[in-house]
Amino acid sequence: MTQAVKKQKLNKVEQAKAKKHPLLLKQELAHFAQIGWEAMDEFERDFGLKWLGFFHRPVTPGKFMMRMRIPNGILTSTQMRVLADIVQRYCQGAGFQDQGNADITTRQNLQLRGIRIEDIANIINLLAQAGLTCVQSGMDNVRNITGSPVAGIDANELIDTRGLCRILQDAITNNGEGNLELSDLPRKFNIAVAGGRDNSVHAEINDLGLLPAYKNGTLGFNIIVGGYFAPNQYVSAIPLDAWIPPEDVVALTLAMMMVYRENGPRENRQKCRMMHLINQWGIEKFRAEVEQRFGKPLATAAEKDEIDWEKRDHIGVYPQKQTGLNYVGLHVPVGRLYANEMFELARMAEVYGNGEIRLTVEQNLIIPHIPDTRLSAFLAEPLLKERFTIEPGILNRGLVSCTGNEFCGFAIIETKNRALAIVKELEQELILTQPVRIHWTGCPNSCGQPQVADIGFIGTKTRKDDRTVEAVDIWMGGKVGKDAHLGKEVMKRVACEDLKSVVRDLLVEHFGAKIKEEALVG
Ligand code: SRM
Ligand code: SF4
Repeated sequence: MTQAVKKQKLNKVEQAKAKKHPLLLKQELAHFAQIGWEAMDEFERDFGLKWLGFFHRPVTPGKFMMRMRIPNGILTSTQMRVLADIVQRYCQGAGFQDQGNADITTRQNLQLRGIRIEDIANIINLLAQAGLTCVQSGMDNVRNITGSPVAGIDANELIDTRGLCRILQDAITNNGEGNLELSDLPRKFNIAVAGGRDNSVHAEINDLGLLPAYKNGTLGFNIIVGGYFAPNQYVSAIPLDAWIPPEDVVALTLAMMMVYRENGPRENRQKCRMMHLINQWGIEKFRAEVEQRFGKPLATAAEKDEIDWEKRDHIGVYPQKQTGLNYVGLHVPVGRLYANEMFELARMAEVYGNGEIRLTVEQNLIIPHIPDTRLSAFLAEPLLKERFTIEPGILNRGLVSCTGNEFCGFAIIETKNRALAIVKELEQELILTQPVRIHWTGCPNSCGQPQVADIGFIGTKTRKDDRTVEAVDIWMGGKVGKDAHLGKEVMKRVACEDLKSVVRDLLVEHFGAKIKEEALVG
């Protein structure tokens, strides 16, 4: 234990971690399977297992959600099939349709639900055989490492992020086996590696963001640090004034994590993210400490180049940099996938592409490497017609939603179904010509990133007609990509039952929407 940690009055999670490192619970899985979830130690069941990637859901007692790690959001068809098989075999009866489901997350990742404690050890083996892992995906760990969704296929990219995301994950998780050294951070830690100028990964809301930049003609990364969302703390990352070449990415990241691990606050869990350490020290001291750990001088940041691009959502058909090949972005309504659809996606990726499937932070997916000659057959596939269209309605296209109270114990409101229902009605009533990114989040934790949306909703409650009803605080003006900045709260506690008309007015006033005549009559 370092001096900095010793001086602190450790919070309850820290005290529990100090008694037994939660990664060691892996050795007790057979025992847990034998005694059953109800007899388990509560901390180990509800918190400790998150180090292994399994989140007990009080909303579906006895059932666990499994959060994967998918570096750069890229999967093979074989891996997708293994995950589909897990959903089909192990995720039954989780309190939803008779088949299990998976969700694409806002970190280019997948979560599977409805897993029993008895099946965890077996599932971990199945994942390992497929080159997958879910280790260290929750609690005081680095979350899924996001990278450019069009890495290696976009003609205009600057740096291919695929290898970097993979080697970062392998270093941080000890090749998926679990890393005792790097899994005892004061709190969670988010890393995003941008590969193009459009910043498709929202780097500015990560604890560590790497932004491609030329320094003296060499391509590397400028570093931004300390971005995070927590209840009532919505903070953009700030420049570290440092530039590194790609080959230093792992060493610099590990150095920063060590500085945070050894000096970060561990008292009040609400004030333990890395930005609190930066605020306490000042950015110059933070930079100096990272530099010292890194072991060599850090170059100052490269000048920001002026040719930023607008953020893209990647939905639709796009030519790749490889002549004759295309990538196709499919719209997955609020990220929800079922097992049969996952099997179909794996088949389609193999039949038309090279087997690869990519996930985006907008909870959608991309199938790359489709030859011109196979494109029309691909686009005629029933799954694209019935579920994952490349031409979604203009509001649906930019719709993102966190889990909400269907499965999340923190949720104050239902999100995904409501988000889809309101957008469907608004698309029927309005003529819309410009895209609007609408993000829903069920509580102030802000997993659905409402602060980066054109219109964002944060779940809350309000009183109406002597009843307590579900409501939202409304945010507007978030901008991603070029000139990224967070939005601002514009309305408080709007009852969800009144929301459709409020949003309709916002769309008319701020986004050029027109009300259809038949809706005016109705
Ligand atoms: Fe999150 C906690 C879901 C992205 C901020 N988040 C949770 C938990 C684990 C709470 C729980 O145990 O029930 C949620 C699991 C619900 C469930 O059953 O699905 C949850 N977070 C999600 C996901 C699935 C939302 C989604 O539908 O896409 C996202 C999973 C990402 C992943 O693959 O790892 C997700 N969460 C985010 C993001 C967005 C991002 O990373 O860009 C944020 C804000 C950015 C940030 O962290 O700085 C976010 N989640 C939180 C927080 C607030 C953190 C804090 O410092 O206070 C919590 C609460 C906590 O950690 O104590 C939280
Ligand atoms: Fe759960 Fe709140 Fe995160 Fe939504 S924002 S997934 S409700 S913790």
